[in-house]
Amino acid sequence: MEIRVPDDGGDELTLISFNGRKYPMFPATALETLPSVEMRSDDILVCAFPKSGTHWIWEMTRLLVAGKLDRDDISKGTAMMEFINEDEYKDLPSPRVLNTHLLFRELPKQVKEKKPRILYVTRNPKDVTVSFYNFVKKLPMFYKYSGEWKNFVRPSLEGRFDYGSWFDYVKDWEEVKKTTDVPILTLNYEDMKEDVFREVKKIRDFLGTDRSDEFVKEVCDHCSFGSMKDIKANFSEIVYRKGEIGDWKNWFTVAQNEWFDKLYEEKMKDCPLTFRYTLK
Ligand code: PPS
Repeated sequence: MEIRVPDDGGDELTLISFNGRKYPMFPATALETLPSVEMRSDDILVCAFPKSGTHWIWEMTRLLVAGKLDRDDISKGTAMMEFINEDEYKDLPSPRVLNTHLLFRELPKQVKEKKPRILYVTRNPKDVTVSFYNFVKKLPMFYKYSGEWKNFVRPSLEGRFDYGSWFDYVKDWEEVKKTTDVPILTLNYEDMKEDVFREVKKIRDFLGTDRSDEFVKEVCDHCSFGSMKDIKANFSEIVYRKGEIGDWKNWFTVAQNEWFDKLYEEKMKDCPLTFRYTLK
């Protein structure tokens, strides 16, 4: 069902509501059929809250698995489980590299049985919120939103928009990691920015792909922000915005920052997760 969700100034985002959760304006059929999607045990699933670096990790994983570089302008949207129907990815050769912003419990039922490997990606919530605002503003035909940053921050971090609350998302994954036997490698955007080679070697080892350090290095260079912005011409302006840590400082006012710190303390009081908001 299509819904309009107001920000703090009354400007509305157009979203869909499905099973009590909000999503972007995707065709509802993908969400309806998702629970019964057939999984394979060698599937690889990139899971991340929106704007956490999904495109980056998906592309590097796709190339690691392929074992060769290409300059194809294909998007992670071609393997995004809540966006496209199973028909569009069911015949992809193994191992399939799929991706989603869904919660673990929203994934296909067969995930628990087939145990695909999951690459779970996090990013600091201030930069996520800035990235999300800019993304929404660049897609007026989709979100139909013309609001201002000052009215976007609070409802966004309170979880009123698509995919709900960043806090609920990361806390849910922390609980899942304690209980599931599905293999999960946690990655972090700030760690990737600090040393992408170190982090991609972790992905290679987790996936058990037999790729040399030299090839891993080539993948990292090939998927630098500038290179991906250049190669992915179709989404260049929409997805590849700045690719930095700490742009939030150009957006959050002192008052918004103080409000955020209190919210973080309250929401994360029982969760030991910490994030880096700048790189020293
Ligand atoms: S989406 O649309 O929700 O799947 O977006 P997602 O890919 O998760 O996140 C988009 C942000 O990731 C940045 N990005 C990168 N950073 C560094 N290096 C590379 N190669 C890279 N590719 C994408 C992208 O610029 C978005 O962040 P912002 O802060 O908006 O620039």
